[in-house]
Amino acid sequence: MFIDEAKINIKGGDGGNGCVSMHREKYRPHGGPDGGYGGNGGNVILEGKSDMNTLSKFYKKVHFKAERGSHGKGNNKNGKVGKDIIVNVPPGTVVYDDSTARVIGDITRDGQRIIVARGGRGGKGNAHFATSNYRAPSFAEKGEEVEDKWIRLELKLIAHVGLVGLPNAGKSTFLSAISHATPKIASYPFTTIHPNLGVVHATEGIRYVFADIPGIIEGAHEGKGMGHKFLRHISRAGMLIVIIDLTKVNPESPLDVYDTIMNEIELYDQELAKRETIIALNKIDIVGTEEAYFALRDKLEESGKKCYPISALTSEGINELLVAVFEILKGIEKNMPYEEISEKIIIDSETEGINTKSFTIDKVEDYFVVRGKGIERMVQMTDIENDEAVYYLQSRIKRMGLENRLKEMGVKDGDFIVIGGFEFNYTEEKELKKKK
Ligand SMILES: Nc1nc2c(ncn2[C@@H]2O[C@H](COP(=O)(O)OP(=O)(O)OP(=O)(O)O)[C@@H](O)[C@H]2O)c(=O)[nH]1
Ligand SMILES: [Mg+2]
Repeated sequence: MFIDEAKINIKGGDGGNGCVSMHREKYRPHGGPDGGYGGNGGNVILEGKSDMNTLSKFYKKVHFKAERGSHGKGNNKNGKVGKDIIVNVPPGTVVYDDSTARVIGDITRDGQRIIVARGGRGGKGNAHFATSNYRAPSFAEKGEEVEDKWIRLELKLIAHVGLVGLPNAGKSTFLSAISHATPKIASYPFTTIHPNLGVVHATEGIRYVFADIPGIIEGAHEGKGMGHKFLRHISRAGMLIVIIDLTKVNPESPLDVYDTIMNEIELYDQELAKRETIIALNKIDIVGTEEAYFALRDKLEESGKKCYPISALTSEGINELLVAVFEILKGIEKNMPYEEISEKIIIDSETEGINTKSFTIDKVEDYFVVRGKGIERMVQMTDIENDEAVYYLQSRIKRMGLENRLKEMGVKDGDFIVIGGFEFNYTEEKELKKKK
């Protein structure tokens, strides 16, 4: 399993404003209010895309904003809904709310979608506020403004193929020969200190992920060398390629290197040792490796194992090896051990429904600070310049029980009340009057 991370900033589109309009017709000078609703803002949606294997595109593009809803119009015309923005991510991406570190969701499949930021609600037009006693309201709601937020994406990619071998065998050279990966390569053991991933194109539309891990040595299970903790990264791979450096093979006892590797894998995880395995005998370009090659090939074939002579340096033999690998992968792909990643989708309560009823009040010196998604949204969507709209807001807030709660807390004439960035002051008439 490999972890690749990115942080992105997302914002749903703001809602469009509701419209204030009075119907006008030649012979009906007092036609009723006919201002339409503003359109809802678009959502930001993450969608799994199976041909993506990294989050690297997010290093360049960080901000994703959906379209805003358009404003309502007269004649009961509602504003257009803002377009959603679809952000593609590779399957295996876990999504976290960056401020709370909570998991928002987990994209595991191609085409799976999660709404990560909802668009704002469109404001109601004045036609909505008309009643039999109140025929001509001259205010409308403003569109809901939504805030941006940061989410963290974490890719837990699962390799199809794990490359294992002793240090210096040529694992990283092999990975760089078959993919665009650029792992560090050097002629000393333990060059690779953390796993590298490479994506290999098999046929049109089919890609496989290969994982190159640090070399393992005899005694790795006791912590020798880099230990065998890196085997964890390939423990969910569908198959293994064991890479053997022919210059390290003794023709007198050719199986030693192979046995050492398989023994360490088995000591780590017996199941992993049973995984489909292909053996690559590397560095055939080096003069004098023939003897070791034939000796080892004969021994492996005696026990029914197939091996491939290759040179990771010159690419000789690599195509034949890959054909065999793809053949195996075709057979096991359906059974890839993906199941550990759950299909759970946890939408964060902020983006999902909003509890419009509840709010809290904190007394800070002379200020009563009221917090609550619903009540703050109500204030934000009010056209504060319009007295009628403010009056309507007051009556709604009163119905929510704000005034009683304030009284219990000892509110006095002249105290300030802050809701969603707006300041009101409390007056004797037991009404919230707009201050500015
Ligand atoms: N001549 C020759 N040299 C090779 C071949 N493959 C790898 N090498 C060399 O062997 C050395 C080790 O290669 P790496 O790819 O770093 O080996 P590794 O298995 O990743 O090693 P660790 O990361 O330390 O486990 C480098 O100097 C490579 O250039 C090959 O096919 N032929
Ligand atoms: Mg390496």
